[in-house]
Amino acid sequence: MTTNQILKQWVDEVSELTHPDNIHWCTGSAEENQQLVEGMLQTGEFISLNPETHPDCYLHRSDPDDVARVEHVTFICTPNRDDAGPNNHWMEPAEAKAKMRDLYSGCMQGRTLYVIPYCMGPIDSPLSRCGVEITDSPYVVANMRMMTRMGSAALARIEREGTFVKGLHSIGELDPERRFIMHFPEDLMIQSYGSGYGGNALLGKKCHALRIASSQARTEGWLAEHMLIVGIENPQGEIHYVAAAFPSACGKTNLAMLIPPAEYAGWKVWTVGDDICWMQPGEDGRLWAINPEAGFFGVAPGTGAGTNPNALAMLNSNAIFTNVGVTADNQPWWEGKDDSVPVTDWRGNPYDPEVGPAAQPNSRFTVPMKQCPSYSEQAEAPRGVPISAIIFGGRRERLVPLVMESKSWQHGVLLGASMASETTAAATGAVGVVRRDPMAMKPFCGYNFADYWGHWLTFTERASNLPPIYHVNWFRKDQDGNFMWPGFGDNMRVLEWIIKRCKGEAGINETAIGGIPSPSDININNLGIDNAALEALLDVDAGAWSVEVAQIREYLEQYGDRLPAQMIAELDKVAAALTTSD
Ligand code: GTP
Ligand code: SPV
Ligand code: MN
Repeated sequence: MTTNQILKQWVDEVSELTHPDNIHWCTGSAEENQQLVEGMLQTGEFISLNPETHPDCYLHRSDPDDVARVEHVTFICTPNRDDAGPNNHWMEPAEAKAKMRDLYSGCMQGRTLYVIPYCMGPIDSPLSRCGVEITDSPYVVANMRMMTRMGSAALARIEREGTFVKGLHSIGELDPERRFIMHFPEDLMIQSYGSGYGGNALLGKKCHALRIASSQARTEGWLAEHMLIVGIENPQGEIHYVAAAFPSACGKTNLAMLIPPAEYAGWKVWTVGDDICWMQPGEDGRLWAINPEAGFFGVAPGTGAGTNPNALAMLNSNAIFTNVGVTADNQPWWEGKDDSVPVTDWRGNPYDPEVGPAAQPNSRFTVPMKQCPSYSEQAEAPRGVPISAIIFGGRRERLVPLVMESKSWQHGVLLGASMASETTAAATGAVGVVRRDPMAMKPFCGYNFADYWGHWLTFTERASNLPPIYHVNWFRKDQDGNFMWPGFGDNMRVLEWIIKRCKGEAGINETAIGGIPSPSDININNLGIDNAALEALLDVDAGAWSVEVAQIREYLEQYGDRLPAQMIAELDKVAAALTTSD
């Protein structure tokens, strides 16, 4: 078990409350995993897939009412309501704990309680942080084994350091009315009940590595962000690492492992992470970043040979598929994968296109990072990788140009805070509605956004060599509703311009909203779009932007006195510049 008395006592308390039949301390070994898999095959929680085409791959079907994150029942429980901010749902900590206690009471009868020690980040990195998740779901154990450094090594670090985040999870009855995801940043504690899905249940991911970690990062002087980390190697062998924040299901996994177009012979892309990035200033004044995760929990639909061949290549063995369809020869299938025909949909019913898609729109794959053909060895580097540029981006049909560069760090923080994006299937609720999603952290910031932007602004004093900040939009549409920018691998063309800017090798046009490349600065050889389309993608409509700026102001003003004055000062500068450019 463990020499850590706090951990031992907590497991005892939880066991007294929840009444499991058994307690299992996870080691992370292959034998342990095999036993779990066999158990799940017996209960039907796992369904075998074709062992010839997909060895060691399993399908899991969630309860149909439990297929996405649930933001309306996700709470930040700080003693003071304002510390959670208008960006979060809040509940008084004692009330939240009492509510959860009732739900947990006796909930593990007939089940096994699994204790999962895990480390977020390379096991020997000073930037990493540990946690322990208690769960009654073997599916969660199997996922955590891929997504984190889970088991004995993590427990050894916890015993050495003495500190860890406590996460308690039970699938309960999977009743949407009895489902809550509670965070207690001051106790470094998470309590989740009633869902077995992704971000609701794999507590190392969004609950720990973003909500709790963002709050810790504020106190300790670092950043915990919803960002991919990718290294771009040019033909001279120089690698520039870029961190990019896009909202859920808006292209992080795809950008993190893109394959450059044929034009880019000699360029290589190295994947460090696809969802979460922890950054802190290094001695050289640059920001250094680690990916706290060890696996991908990626969106399946749209993953195909034409969009993300690296992802397809890593999914042929040792992967878990959640809520996808199945072909007649028992291969996993989702919309956009290939031309084969599904016979069974994600609910296990005969596939009928009249009823809906074969794969649930938020269906996902879980796979170890190391299986990605573009996996970067630097993902294990204890000190992380130095960040050359930060990119924000959203899903905007109109208005927002393909790429822009901030005028300063402060203006970059405003660009991040002003982000908006169309909602996706990653969370329950309407899809395609534009909402403010600052830094892609709306669902994930564990404290008041006003304080969070203030924290970002302090980095001018913490680090002498901060990366430039950009904003991108791959999702502009034309009058007929077609995407104007081909996207995916061709996003390399925009990354090339950004990297050239970092090296002082590319030009820029300063506009009221930020620096924009000239059409001639973006390589569109063999891209299949013409100059007029590129011009439209780079156009700044001052009138429409004045309306947007007024909406951003209204949004920021919700944060009242807590909003750093610098944010409004930056916005005033943009507003004034728009008036003179009219
Ligand atoms: P989370 O895991 O939810 O945080 O999402 P993510 O940001 O990693 O999103 P992902 O890369 O999985 O992309 C989600 C969807 O966006 C998929 O259906 C992709 O096919 C689509 N997508 C990604 N990149 C592009 C792009 O450059 N252009 C277009 N049009 N679609 C894209
Ligand atoms: C997201 O929704 O941003 C995800 C999937 O990456 S989940 O783990 O469910 O949060
Ligand atoms: Mn995500």
